[in-house]
Amino acid sequence: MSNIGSYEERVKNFDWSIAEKELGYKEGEVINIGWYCSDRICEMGKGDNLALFWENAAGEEKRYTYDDIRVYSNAIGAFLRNLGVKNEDRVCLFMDRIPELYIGLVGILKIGAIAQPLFSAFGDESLFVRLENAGTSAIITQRKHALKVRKIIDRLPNLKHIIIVDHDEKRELKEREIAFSMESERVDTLEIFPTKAESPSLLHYTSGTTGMPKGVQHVHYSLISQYLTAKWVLDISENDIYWCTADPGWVTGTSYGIIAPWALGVTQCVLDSGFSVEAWYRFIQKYGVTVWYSAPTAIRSLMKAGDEIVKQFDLSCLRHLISVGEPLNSEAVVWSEKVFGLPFHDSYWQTETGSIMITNFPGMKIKPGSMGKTFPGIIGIVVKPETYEPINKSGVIGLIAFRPGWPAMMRAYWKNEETYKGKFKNGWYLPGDRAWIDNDGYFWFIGRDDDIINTAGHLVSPFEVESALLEHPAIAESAVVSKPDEINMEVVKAFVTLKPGFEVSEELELDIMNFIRKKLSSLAMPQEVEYVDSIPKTRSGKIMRRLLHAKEWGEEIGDISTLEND
Ligand code: 6R9
Repeated sequence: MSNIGSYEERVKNFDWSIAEKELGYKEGEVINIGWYCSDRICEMGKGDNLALFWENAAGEEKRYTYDDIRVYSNAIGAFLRNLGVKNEDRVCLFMDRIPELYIGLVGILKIGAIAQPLFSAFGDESLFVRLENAGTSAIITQRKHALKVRKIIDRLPNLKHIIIVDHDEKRELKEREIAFSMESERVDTLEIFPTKAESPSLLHYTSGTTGMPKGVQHVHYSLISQYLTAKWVLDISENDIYWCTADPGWVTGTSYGIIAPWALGVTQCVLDSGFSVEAWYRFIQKYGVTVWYSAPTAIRSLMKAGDEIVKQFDLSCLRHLISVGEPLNSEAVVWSEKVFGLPFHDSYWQTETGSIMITNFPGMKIKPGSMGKTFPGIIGIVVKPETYEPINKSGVIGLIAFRPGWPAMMRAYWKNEETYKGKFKNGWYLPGDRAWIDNDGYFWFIGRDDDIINTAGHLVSPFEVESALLEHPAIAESAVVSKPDEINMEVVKAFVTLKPGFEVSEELELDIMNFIRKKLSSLAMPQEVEYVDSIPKTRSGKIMRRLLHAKEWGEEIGDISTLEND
């Protein structure tokens, strides 16, 4: 029997207080995610249970009990506090998937500071805009990534401390750098900051439609949604071995890669290495993974590697599979059922929603290609694009819309009230996606309603890439859209015009690609650069990405009456 039991019954009798009761929380009391993820599990007498199996590409292994998480997060919290970090100060986590990243988040939350996780593959410019916008006061990082921080600190007067978790005594610490070794001391007690439901917890940066990335601000009360969705959708319980493949630089890696599993007291596994089919199957077999939360790009890559390789491993430990981040094609669902004997269950949500909104629940009939139904307590519909009125007919495409008010809903875009307000229309929150609903209430995803590129499940803002391209000495103008890709669904493609004196060449294309990879990240790097004589713009000077996009995808171009240079 799954944790959710009957979906229909849960919908009928739903109240978020179910989670509040299980977590022993009462309205108005202190609620601190850091405490829930470690101290509470220990107070329940489960301090010796394993919280984390960790392994890296070199085959190094570490394991941590809940008591380890408790004392090491205390150590991080105490260290930050001694440096003068206060509640609501922003502390950035900028690391590969090492234990300090996971335990560091718990420590930051314990002292009431705001955790700002950033993907460690980000280049200096991606890092700079996010640290500057957040006014971040401390960053916890590794030696190799500190080099990127050094490049930008002159422009970041608020960044007081660069905390290096793997400092080598033989090297010199540079300006504002300080060494910290998490496991040097088991700190048994730490005064937990008395955060309340609405106290800020995390700041996750996500790509914007037009402007720079937006800081999505969450609160400690988000735990209520994260806990219950993990219990009912991921179906995890204390005896599971759980593997979430997402990096905590992205929301899945925090909501369901740190907070939910640890608040539920399960053992989770982390593999700190890039993707490889053999390594992944071996990892599942070695640790006996029972619940696996992954993403379509990875599933498509596994699919491509074929069925034979699956047979070389004993994966009978697997019990429940879930996917998130991008459209899960029906072939992937059918394939996983064939090779693992289990279908992948799609789940849909976003950084802003903080927790799963639409999904195929355990035990529910899966319609391959559909995202499933709304989580109990979530009111989700599709609305008309122009009027935002409900579409009360099945099969008609509209904008996905949710009635605000679930616990993990973002509370603000950091210092960007206007954009935040713009996400709500007629009392609905609009995530910016299009879908249709069938007669049984299943949602079918169509696509995004904006120019944001979803490459391998990661959102990339065309604007951010276009801006970075303009800093390349050869580029006069740029436009960025997605182009189709077999594995990643979408990849970044750049159209550029060159400044006088620069010649079109393959070398220049490679140079441009590398320029973006270093400045932003490998995800944002254009997979193709096309040289053009001019960039299509509207009469008001806006880049007409729609036109370039349609060409790449072989779609109808539509109305181009506002085109300037036609
Ligand atoms: C959790 C996460 C959110 C955007 C979202 C949508 C796309 C996510 C999806 C999906 C189709 C799914 N998306 N899940 N599209 N099917 N099951 O991914 O957060 O990085 O903010 O991305 O990703 O476009 O609006 P985030």
